[in-house]
Amino acid sequence: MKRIINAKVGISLKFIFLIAVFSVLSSCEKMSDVDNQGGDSGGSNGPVANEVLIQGMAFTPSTITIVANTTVTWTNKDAVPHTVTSDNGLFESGTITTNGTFSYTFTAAGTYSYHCAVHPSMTAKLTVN
Ligand SMILES: [Cu+2]
Repeated sequence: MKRIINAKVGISLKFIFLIAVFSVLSSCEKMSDVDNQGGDSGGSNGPVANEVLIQGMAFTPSTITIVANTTVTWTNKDAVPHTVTSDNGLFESGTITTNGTFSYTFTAAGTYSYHCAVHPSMTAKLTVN
């Protein structure tokens, strides 16, 4: 009879131990899940893309704010060619024909003014935080 009771106590202690181990393991898994999610958003998605349309002889939106390592893509929706030309020479698309695109990845914080070399009145600005 004593032996049976001891066995029962032993089993319930093992059971409690297993629950404790399981709860520690599952909390670790939750933590690593959060870590994985953070890693995935940076890794698989890559740089965040931002679109600027060149339409109606204007850059739309004419001002955008992005974070560093964002790739911006300009698309010419006009019938006439345009360029995306950095005021300080950092980037230069060359001629973008209708439905053509130009992409540039901004890695450093700052304010970047640009214009269309064909139509100097077309100006826009981009802020990288
Ligand atoms: Cu233009």
